[in-house]
Amino acid sequence: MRCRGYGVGVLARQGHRLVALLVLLAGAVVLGVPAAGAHESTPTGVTRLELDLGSRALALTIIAPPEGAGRLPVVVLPRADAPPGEVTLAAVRPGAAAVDAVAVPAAPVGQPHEAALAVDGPGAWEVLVDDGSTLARVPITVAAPAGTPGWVWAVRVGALVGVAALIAAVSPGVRRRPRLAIGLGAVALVGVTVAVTAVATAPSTAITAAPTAAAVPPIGGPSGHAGHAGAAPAAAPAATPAAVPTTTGSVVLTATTASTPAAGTPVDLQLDLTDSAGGAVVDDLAVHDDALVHLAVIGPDRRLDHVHPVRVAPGRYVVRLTPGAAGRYGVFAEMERAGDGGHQVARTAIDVGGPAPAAAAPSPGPGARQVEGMQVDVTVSDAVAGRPTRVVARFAENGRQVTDLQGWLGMAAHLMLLGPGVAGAPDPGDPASAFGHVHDMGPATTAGPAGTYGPEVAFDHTFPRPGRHQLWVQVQRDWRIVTVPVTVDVAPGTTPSP
Ligand SMILES: [Cu+2]
Repeated sequence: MRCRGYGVGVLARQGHRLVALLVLLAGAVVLGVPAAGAHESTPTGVTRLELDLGSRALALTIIAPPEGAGRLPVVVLPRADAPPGEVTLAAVRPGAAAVDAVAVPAAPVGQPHEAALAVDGPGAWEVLVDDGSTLARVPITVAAPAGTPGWVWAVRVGALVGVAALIAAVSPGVRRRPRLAIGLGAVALVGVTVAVTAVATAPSTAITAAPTAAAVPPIGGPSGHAGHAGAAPAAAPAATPAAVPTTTGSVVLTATTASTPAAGTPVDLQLDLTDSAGGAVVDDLAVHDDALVHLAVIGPDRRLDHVHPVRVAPGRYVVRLTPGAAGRYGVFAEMERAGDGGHQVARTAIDVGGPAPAAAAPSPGPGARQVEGMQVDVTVSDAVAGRPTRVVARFAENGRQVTDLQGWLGMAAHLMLLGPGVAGAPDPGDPASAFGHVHDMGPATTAGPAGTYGPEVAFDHTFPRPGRHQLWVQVQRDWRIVTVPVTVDVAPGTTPSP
């Protein structure tokens, strides 16, 4: 008895230490696992996109709730001219009218405003943005929360079994039965070991916080391509978008205006997208490079408008333009379809009335020129058809290098190109004039504010044909797009072998 009593006493003292240790371990395990809602959903669903809504240029950041329902913050950042006033926002199911609309200021330039919208479930939604005359419907997908991963269950069950066994082991009735106490202690140890092992071997990406508005970089900087199609939920959403066939047909672009466009007068250009295979409305566009549709409108005066029309209905987009000259305009839409559709460029043309325009003066060739208060020095190396050519633009202001270019659409700079038409010169209304778009994907500069670029932007391009080409280099500074037109004469090269 004495010996047994001594044994029980030792066991009891050791048991208290064991209990304390296990309680600490279990506590650490339970506290160390974040709340289920914070990490069980992949933190996707951040959509950034540019909207040219009426006379406004807005950069939107939409953050879908990772839980599949709840708060849906939308950050509106005014760019370009930012006339005073406000826009109203709402989140609705596709095609529905606005309810609980929230007004946010749409000025001044560069000042973001957040509207806290809400969604009540996963699936297809539209963020409505209304400037009083045009109602944009931005399609987004709110992903359903993913199921609980196995390792989380292992943590929960292990910790639960461990704590329960511990409590049982130290209860007065069990303490009088050493073998049972030891057995329960062993069970507790196994439970906690399972929980600790599960945490240690969990995928590192699983334990992350959901995105917040503050953590999302501004739209001008590198952003990746979070599109509404890319954020499609793994699990079946509660509501699916309207069934639109995804085909391998190309997109047919039709441009119309309510009245004949006139030089110098703002006009709303309506764009309808249909599929060449079956004529169906094309409404499966994914956000790419921060827009659903990148539209280049090039006039007979060789002015380029690079704008981002707003979606007003399935397959229908609208953008306001103020043509500068009469004549035929080339309209080029770049888009990316979800599924197998891939990246596509569709083109059409519009005629603008007015006095007959003077012959377009060619823009300067490579060399230095003044653009919006900056000196821009353009060099074009080895412009020979069929060979890689490098186009570099270097920016300076008052003799100092410019290192605060903001980037735009997720990259440092853009180069748009128009090749020669049948008459020899670039002609936006001539289908023989090829259109191209090249990106500068270079890293941010270390010489300027965080996330900015400069003083140099560079592009690699291979001109397929010789002849006169019109180039436009585009960068963003002070929330405005700076466009640098350049004329380049491409020399004939050797014909590439088939
Ligand atoms: Cu664009």
